[in-house]
Amino acid sequence: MRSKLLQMLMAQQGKFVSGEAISNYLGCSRTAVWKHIEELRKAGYKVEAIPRKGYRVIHQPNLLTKNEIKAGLTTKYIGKNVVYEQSVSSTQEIAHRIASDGAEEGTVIVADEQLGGKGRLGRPWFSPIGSGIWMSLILKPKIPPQQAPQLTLLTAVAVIRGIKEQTGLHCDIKWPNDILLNGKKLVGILTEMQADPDQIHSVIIGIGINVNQDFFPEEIKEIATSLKIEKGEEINRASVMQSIMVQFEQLYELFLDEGFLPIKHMWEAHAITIGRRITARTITNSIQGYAKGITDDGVLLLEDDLGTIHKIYSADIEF
Ligand code: BT5
Repeated sequence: MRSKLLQMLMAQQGKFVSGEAISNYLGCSRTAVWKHIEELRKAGYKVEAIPRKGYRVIHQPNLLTKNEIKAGLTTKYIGKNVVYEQSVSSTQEIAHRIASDGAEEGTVIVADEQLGGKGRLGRPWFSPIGSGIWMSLILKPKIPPQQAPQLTLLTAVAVIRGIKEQTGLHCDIKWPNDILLNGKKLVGILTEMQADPDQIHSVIIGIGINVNQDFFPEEIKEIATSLKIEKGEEINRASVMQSIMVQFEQLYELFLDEGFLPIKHMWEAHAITIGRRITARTITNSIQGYAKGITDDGVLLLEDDLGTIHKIYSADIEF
């Protein structure tokens, strides 16, 4: 509904369109129209409303369409094929579908809005329209399935480098999949796989980056941040995405040629988890202790108070 409204307003190219015309077109009440307009404003659109004239868009947030993403992109295969959708449930779902249909390596699915964006363990990922980078990347690496989590760490390094290049901001990594800026979550990474026990068909890497949000919903407002909040200015999403894809391709090729070790060192340079007292909550239990480091496979080593070292493959970390 909102994207239909947006298309209608944009087609007017700055001319007013009456509330009545909109409600007829969308088949909803004037109150519903007003609510959708408010949503657009929250997403960064400046919509002027004048009694008896109607609504018009006087400023639109920067866009992340296929053309913008591909224009000037210097990668060989990452992002050469871009699938752009304005509004989807989750880019991960589309990526899984087209990966099984034979999509080529490096295909990127990106959406302006996700209505059912997901994190790990089915948790929600808040992905409002027009303000973030919500993307999934399809890879087909010839590596054993147990090495796939290393790609999460590789992605974190690529994202941090891309963000630094475009904004000058220095981010931190919280093992395994969070990128923090000034202690708040800026980026979430979700790595999923289509594989047999001994062979990967596809790895789908979901990356969610808060770029131009000014505020967050109640549930996450204390823990989340955006590039705009931290930098104090609006950031061009397509440029950030391009830098990340360039960085990703370089690191991915290094990984395929030389393995995880060089990536591990880069990852460690940004990691704030290591050397700290942490609590690791897994699905089954919760362990406290010191984070000693990660193994060459990217597994977190946690030493508890009795000196026992635990290998943590997947968990939520609290400091
Ligand atoms: C993640 O999960 O951090 C992985 C998020 C991956 C999102 C991308 S977007 C493109 C692709 N398509 C998808 O559907 N997903 C991927 P996890 O570690 O489980 O963190 C989820 C938790 O982060 C939630 O329970 C909230 O507490 C918090 N959260 C939700 N939305 C957020 C946001 N926009 N910014 C910061 N924190 C958020």
